[in-house]
Parts: sequence; C-alpha cells; structure tokens
Amino acid sequence: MGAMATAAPELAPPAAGRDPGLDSIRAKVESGERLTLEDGEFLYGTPDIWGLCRVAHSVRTRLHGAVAYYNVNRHLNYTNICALSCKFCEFYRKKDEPGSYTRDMAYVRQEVRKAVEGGATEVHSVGGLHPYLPWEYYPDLVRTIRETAREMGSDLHVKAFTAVEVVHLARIAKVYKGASDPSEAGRAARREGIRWVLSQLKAAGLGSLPGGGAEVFDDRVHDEAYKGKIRSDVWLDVHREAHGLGMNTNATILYGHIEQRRERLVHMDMLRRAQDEALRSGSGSGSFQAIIPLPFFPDGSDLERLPGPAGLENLRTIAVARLMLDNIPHVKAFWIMQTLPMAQLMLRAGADDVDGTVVWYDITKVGGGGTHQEVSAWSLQKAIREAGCEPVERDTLYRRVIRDGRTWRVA
Ligand code: V47
Repeated sequence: MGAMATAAPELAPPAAGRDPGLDSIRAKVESGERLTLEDGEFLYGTPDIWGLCRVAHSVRTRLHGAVAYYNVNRHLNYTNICALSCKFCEFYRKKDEPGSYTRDMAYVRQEVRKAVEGGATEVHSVGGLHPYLPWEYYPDLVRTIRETAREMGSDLHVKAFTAVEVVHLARIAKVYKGASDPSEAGRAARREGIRWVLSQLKAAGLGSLPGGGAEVFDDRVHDEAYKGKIRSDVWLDVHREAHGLGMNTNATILYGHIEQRRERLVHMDMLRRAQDEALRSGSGSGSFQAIIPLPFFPDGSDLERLPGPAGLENLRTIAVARLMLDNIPHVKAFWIMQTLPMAQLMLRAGADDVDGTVVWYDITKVGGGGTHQEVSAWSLQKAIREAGCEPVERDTLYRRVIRDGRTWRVA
C-alpha cells in the first residue's frame, strides 16, 4: 500500500452568492452618504467580493463613465542612498554600498532628452534621504528637468519629492525649526519651513507632489516598520502646504504587511478629512487628485518573511478605497505593482487609472526582475479596451492629452 492519504485541509465554502448586507451600503453610496469605518470593515469582510466590486464600479462609472486614464511618463530616481532603513524597503542603499547611486545633472539631462523623445508628458522623480547632498541640488534638479525639456519644445510636468523628502530638504536647508516642540507654535514653525521649501521648488518648476511615503497612518505600524520616517501628522501637513500653494498632490497607502485592515480604514478616513479641508479652501487651492493603494512586496526587504497581499486582497482594497474616499476623484491601479492583468480587473472594481509607461522603476521589481519595467502606450490602451473601458491619455493633472506623435498639448 502506498503512503496514507493525508486529509485535505478543510476549505472554506466557496464565496457565497449575494450578500444582502451590501444593500444598505449601496443605498448609502447612492444617496451620497459617507461610509463609516464599520461600513469599511463590513466591506473588507464580505464574502461577496463581486458584489463589492460592483458597488465600487458603480461609483467609478458615475464619476468617469467608461473612461480609464493612462499617461506617458518616466520615473527618474535621483539617488537610492538613504539615511533611513525602513523594514519594508528594498530600494535604499547606504553610501559606498554596492549598487548605490546619485545622479548628476548630465545624467538627468540625458534621461530627460530620452523622455521627451519618447513623448513623455511627466517625469516622476523621487529618491532616498541623501545625508550629504546640498540643498541647492534639489531646485537644480527640477530646473534641469524643466529647462532640458523646454529646449526641446516640451512643457514636461515635474511631479517630484514625497512628503518625507520635503521634510528632509527643510532640514538640510536649515529651515525646519521646532522639530521637537509638540505645541501649536512648534507645528507652525515646522510648517513655515515646509512652505519655504515647497515655494522654492515650485519657483524652480515643480508641478505637483507624488503620493509616496504615507505608508500607513498609524503610530504602532510606524514604530515597527519605518521608525525615523515622518509621522502621519507631518505627512499631511506637507500636503496641506502644497495645496495651500496651489499644487495638486497624490496619496498612497502601503498595505499588506504588518498593519490590520482597521488601520487601513483609519488611514483612508484621515485622507478624506484632509481632502475635505483642501476642498473647503476653494479655488486657487490644490487638493488630492488620486489615491494609489500600493501592495507590499516582501522580496529583498527586512519583512521578507511576510507573504504580501494576495490578488483578491488587492482587488478588495481598490474597491474599498473607491468607496471610502468619496471626495478623491481618481483611484489608481499602479500596474507596475498590481501587474497589468490585475489592473484590468481593477478597472471594473473602482479604479479609473493605471498610471503610465514608466520605463525604469527601481523601488519594487516584480518577480525579483530588473528595473526596466516598460509598457508602451499602445499596450496600455489595449489592456484598457480589453477591460471594456475607453483609454484616455491624461497629463499629470488629468487633462486630456491631444497628441501628434511625440508632440502633444492638453485639451
Ligand atoms: O513611498 C517602498 C512604496 C512608494 C515597497 O503619486 C513599496 O502618482 C511595496 O509612491 N512594496 C513609492 N511598496 C511609489 C509611489 C508612487 C508610485 C506610483 C505613482 C505615484 C503617484 C506614487 O512605494 C514608497 C513606498 O510607500 N514602497 N517599498 C515595497 N517593498
């Protein structure tokens, strides 16, 4: 006789059919009532994942019809040297460690020329917290990108520097006062330094802030996984200051590591409150344009023992983000991290944007691959059409791009 058959592990019953509990949430969503954290927990727990996707899809359709956005962009990481050692991060290197780099302006000019030749409308530039680069490097970086593009007749948008980098720059420029003062006066002093940095960068040509560095707005998760990074209050203050200067920004949430679903929902609630504030400030003020849920990639990080979120959790999180963040217009399924096939599904579950052509991406490498992660505009359009949506090329500010080969203008 062969080896004894082991009992198959008990399987959960297949995902149930319709969840009647979703009806009251659907009714709330249709009447424009804001969902509570408890509603969010219900959505995360429902076995009727397709019902959840349908409700999120109805919101996405009300906002954007069948349109799904993409852009032609390039990522340019100016350095991977970082004073921090966040446990989830595989990108950072220490100075003199093999593979560490810092780009000079000749390199930046060369990459911008390639970006413009490839028809890019945006350069997305972020980096580690370099301990020694002088303050002048950063406005110079923005100016170099803008001027190189302008010489080629392109009004390339620079979306650069996460809130974490902005605070680092304020420290380097020695304008970050009151760092250890918990009073309102301390906060006002810190915000003044942040405002100074952002206005200098804006004067150099900075167009908007990306959504990175937010991780999860929770002190427990912060202290365990990215101690040393700014906390949620400061991240939000940087975005408030950018909005005050008339710049739009994005927001992310990095999920699927050591956080709980409830903590994700609290993060989303904090973002929508900050967005309420931004929208109350009226015209001339910027706001959050997009929420980008980022699934955690364990490979090569200090949290490599964790499995990372599975496909259905990613789908669920996109849908929940669409439903909870009722005042942020766009939900981005960043194809680099979600994969293109999953991003297609997400276009039917709340997402309306897949990000762009990217070309080089150094922060996460799918399947342990290299940094060359490029997809053509044609492939993005094809994927969007296959998902039953209408592809629309956008610029960074979600204006339609009218294109004639590599030359373009916004509608
Ligand atoms: O801030 C780092 C995250 C972010 C890992 O604004 C990781 O349009 C998963 O913010 N697994 C950078 N995520 C990326 C980012 C972004 C991407 C695309 C578009 C936009 C936008 C913003 O990536 C970091 C961090 O939260 N990250 N390591 C990892 N192992």
